[in-house]
Amino acid sequence: MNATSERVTSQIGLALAVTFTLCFVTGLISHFIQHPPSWFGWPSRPVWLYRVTQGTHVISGIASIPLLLAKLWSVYPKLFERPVIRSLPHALERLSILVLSAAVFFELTTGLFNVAQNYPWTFYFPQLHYALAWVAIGSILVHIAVKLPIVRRSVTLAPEPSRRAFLRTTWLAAGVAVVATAGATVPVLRPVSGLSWRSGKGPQGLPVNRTAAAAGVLDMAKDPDWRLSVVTPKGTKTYSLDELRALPRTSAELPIACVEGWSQSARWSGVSLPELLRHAGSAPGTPVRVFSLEKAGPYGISDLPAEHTADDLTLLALELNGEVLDADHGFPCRIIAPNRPGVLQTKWVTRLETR
Ligand SMILES: Nc1nc2c(c(=O)[nH]1)N[C@H]1C(S)=C(S)[C@@H](COP(=O)(O)O)O[C@H]1N2
Ligand SMILES: [Mo]
Repeated sequence: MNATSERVTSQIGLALAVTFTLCFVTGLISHFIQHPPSWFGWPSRPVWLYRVTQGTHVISGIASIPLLLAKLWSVYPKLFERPVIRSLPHALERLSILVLSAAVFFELTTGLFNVAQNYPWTFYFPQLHYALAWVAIGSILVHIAVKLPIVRRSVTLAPEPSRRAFLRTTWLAAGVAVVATAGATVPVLRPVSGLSWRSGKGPQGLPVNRTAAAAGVLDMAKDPDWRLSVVTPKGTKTYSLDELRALPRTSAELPIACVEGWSQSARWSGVSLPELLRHAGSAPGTPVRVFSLEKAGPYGISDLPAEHTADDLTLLALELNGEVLDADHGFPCRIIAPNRPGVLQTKWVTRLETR
């Protein structure tokens, strides 16, 4: 490889190192919030933090796609170098690049399909996406270590004009990919954002991933005999919808930040968890397990950690944007808590249990 093409490959490689690192770290955060190890804690404030970290995850992942394609393009003549294997280190290096390419390709395509809310596979996406992230980052670190001498010597060279044009096209493609996605979370970018088909749509101006009909809860949710049970060591208290409506109200502007990358703020109003826990004979700051009317599927149960049940902005919401919750947004009541992934904002709540 000649020196200026090395420089192009190095520059794109450095950009990829930045986008991959951002994507990996923000992905870990999202995984740990949803499957917290004992040492992990996530604050309930600022309310917008997860919206930013998960937006960054999706945007940096999407920016990586054109960068990766450009990098492969800039090195593909090496595929035809002969002999195929020169030495043991050379063979190991090629093997590590194969693992790296496969893992990164898997991460970016599964991530992209997930953002598009399309699951053409049967395995449980988040588990594999998480496991392969470690393979990808590990092989990236090996690759960087191996290539560091080349990166060092090539970043000091100026590229020739044709390669400069190639680099410019690469940055432009990455920029377009970012803008096309960012509208899902940055409102001013919505009109120019082809991929942000979710935001701003849906009942009461907020997108819906799973409708009440799809979750099979419509009849139970509309049943006048619906009750909320709050289970504490002191016993079980049940509330009708009218009894919940009679409790002191808290209103707050809070975002739903879906793991798929879209996010949107809305005005929520309902009973704060601290208020409800006190009323039911427990105390704010007690961890709570939330049960939905939706029994099948992975989103029927979620856990509110102590930080969140101590926060007055963690709501059992009854209203959205000044109206009674739409069935698709979780009528009769749903959890809406600050700084949490959308998947944990459980809809159609029927039971709360202190833990
Ligand atoms: N019971 C239940 N709650 C749920 C879901 C679900 O499928 N079932 N989807 C979750 C996901 S992935 C998101 S992003 C939010 C979306 O809330 P919305 O439909 O009101 O916008 O609800 C969450 N709560
Ligand atoms: Mo979501």
